[in-house]
Amino acid sequence: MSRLVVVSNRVATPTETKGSAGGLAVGVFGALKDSGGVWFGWSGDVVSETVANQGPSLEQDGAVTFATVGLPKKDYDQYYRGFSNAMLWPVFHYRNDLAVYDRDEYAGYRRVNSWLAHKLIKLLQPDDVIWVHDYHLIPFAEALRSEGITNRIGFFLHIPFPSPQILLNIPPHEELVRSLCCYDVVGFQTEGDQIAFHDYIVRHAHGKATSDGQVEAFGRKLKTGVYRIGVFPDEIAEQAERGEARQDVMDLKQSLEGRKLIMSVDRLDYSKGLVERFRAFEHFLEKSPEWRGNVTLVQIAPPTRSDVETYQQIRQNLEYEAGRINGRFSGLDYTPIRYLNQRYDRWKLMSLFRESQIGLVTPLRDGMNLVAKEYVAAQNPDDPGVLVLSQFAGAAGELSGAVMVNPHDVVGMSDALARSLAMPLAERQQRYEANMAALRKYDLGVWRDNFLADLRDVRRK
Ligand code: GDG
Repeated sequence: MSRLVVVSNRVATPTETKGSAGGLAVGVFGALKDSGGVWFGWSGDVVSETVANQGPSLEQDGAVTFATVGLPKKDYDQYYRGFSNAMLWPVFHYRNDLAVYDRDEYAGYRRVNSWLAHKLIKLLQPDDVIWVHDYHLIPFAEALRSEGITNRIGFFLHIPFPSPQILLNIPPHEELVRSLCCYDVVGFQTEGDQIAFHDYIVRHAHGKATSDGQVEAFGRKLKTGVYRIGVFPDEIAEQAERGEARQDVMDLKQSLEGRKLIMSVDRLDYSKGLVERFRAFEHFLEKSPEWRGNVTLVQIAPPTRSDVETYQQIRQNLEYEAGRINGRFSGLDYTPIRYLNQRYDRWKLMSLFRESQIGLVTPLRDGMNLVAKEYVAAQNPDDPGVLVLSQFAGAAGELSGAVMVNPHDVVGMSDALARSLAMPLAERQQRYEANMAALRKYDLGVWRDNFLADLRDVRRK
């Protein structure tokens, strides 16, 4: 089997691939171990130009090489903070109102992609299969192709692909789609994303796209596909169960004093619908006085991208809302919202999910949303909690057992909380079983293996 080369904006450390971090790192590492290979990307460090040019630094773990480079400040600002996170991220999440376009940042984005591609070329072997991840690296294959690299190269987009009317807001939209067409396989999370891409190809790039995923545009032929990212449910169930007896989880349980628990975990990001969620909880407490003092919302929200202005704003808004709602409904021994701006160990999150009666996952837009899947996998089958899920998460297409909500509808979400807290065991179990069947059908291994099978297949046709 040919070697696999994974390229992503951030590279997991060898320790993270051993299961302490998200399942994604573990899943990708599994594929790398099987075929041997390289995981290449940014180290997460901002360094001087001299140091950046010395990279990549290499770390070996069995048959896998971790190859990372640092980024100089200007590159970090333009490629990562700027075009990737102040332009692509908001527009791809349908938030044109938050997007900031700057030509220099876009030039920096392309420049860094080319620079990274040059760094990788030195590590490549002729038969390597290259798998590139996410919106930071759209022009990566084009940069490799311009240096004569003919290897099979695939791209997976973890976030939504917006409908053309939204995408047109990005001034260089055509260049970006042209760049995507330099890949051999382009993977999306849902059919909706794939259709939006095809729609652009047909209506704006004068290309062809068929429902089986064959695309012809900009003088290139490629395949698109839907690969639903998942989790390893058994691993999560085991982690959740094991953690139940540990001290931190016991402490939380004790501090709840028999109150019901609603759990939410999200990176602190405006796409996750946190303000609307807090307001829905407020509405619920307002309309259901019998629940005041009897239910707690724990919101874990580790900050991310805190040097992007829109992220500073969402943080302020949330602090204000949490303070306001707590001021309104707290008692001497009761705080309705526990809002925690920090990162917790993965096992702890999974155990807290298991302890809770509701998993409240209400993004305004989300490529997939792994938290929704983790919540389901962590439940006790004999007494499962209820997943309340936004219809705008990619996961909504699979998790038919969730109580579905529109995250803009504060009253609707409040009703969903009331209904879920009162839901009889038999219905909770039925919903849990339906969700678990979907988790097993589309687990992380299936996602990875299907994508790689399509990519490895490219030249054999
Ligand atoms: C992007 C797309 C798509 C969160 N807080 C902590 C923590 N997490 C973990 C969760 C989960 C992961 O981070 C978040 O994944 P999501 O899928 O929910 O969201 P994004 O970060 O926006 O991910 C998304 C995903 O890529 C994969 O394709 O589903 O749509 O936006 O695993 O558990 N982990 C730990 N401590 C925390 O405090 N350990």
